[in-house]
Amino acid sequence: MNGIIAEIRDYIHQKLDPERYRHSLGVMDTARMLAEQHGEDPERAALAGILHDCGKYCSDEDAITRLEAVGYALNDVERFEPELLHGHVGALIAQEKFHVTDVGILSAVACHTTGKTGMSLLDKIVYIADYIEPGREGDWVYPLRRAAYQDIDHALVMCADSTMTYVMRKGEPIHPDTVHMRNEILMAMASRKHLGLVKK
Ligand code: DGI
Ligand code: FE
Ligand code: FE
Repeated sequence: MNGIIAEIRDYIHQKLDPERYRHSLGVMDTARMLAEQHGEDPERAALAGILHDCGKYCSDEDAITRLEAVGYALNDVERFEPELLHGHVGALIAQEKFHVTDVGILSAVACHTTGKTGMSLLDKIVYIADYIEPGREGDWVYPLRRAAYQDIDHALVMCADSTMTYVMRKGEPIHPDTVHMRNEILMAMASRKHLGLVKK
């Protein structure tokens, strides 16, 4: 596993700007720590973390061409804002360039920007690590970091809230996967409370 991480590190060092490179290492370390906390495989989390933004350098045209070539059907919001596709492009690069075959890792890379319904623990870890890695600064990040280690679903909803607020302030359309993910997790949390599985 260390060999492939070193190879990916060299690649993203060369392809991404210095801040994005540093961010990717931060997400790798944070995903590893969250995995240790929540009982996921730390090395899978680290690999997904370092890969998560590897598709970021792709132009909009290139991203659309590559995804359409493998049969990915873009929705309206993705056509409006092709930046939303960099996770899916990253999953393609992970497969094609680094021969990653672990579908759980590919899923976590693919859905790290918008989330999706039915997220696995690894998907959630990478989505949240992207938000709380050490380079994210400001008072807003402290409650998120606390929640990430205590109640991962609560942290997921907080991240989705933050993204949706940001996108709404910019006056842009919200990706439907984020809305569906937030609804699903909120309702699952509510029914766990109702069943008395967690403290009220
Ligand atoms: O790649 P990062 O910057 O580390 O973070 P990211 O993968 O979460 O991407 C964030 C970018 O995606 C940010 O510029 C906001 C944008 N974004 C996320 N969700 C939505 C969105 N943009 C629109 N229009 N709609 C969304 O639902
Ligand atoms: Fe990203
Ligand atoms: Fe990121």
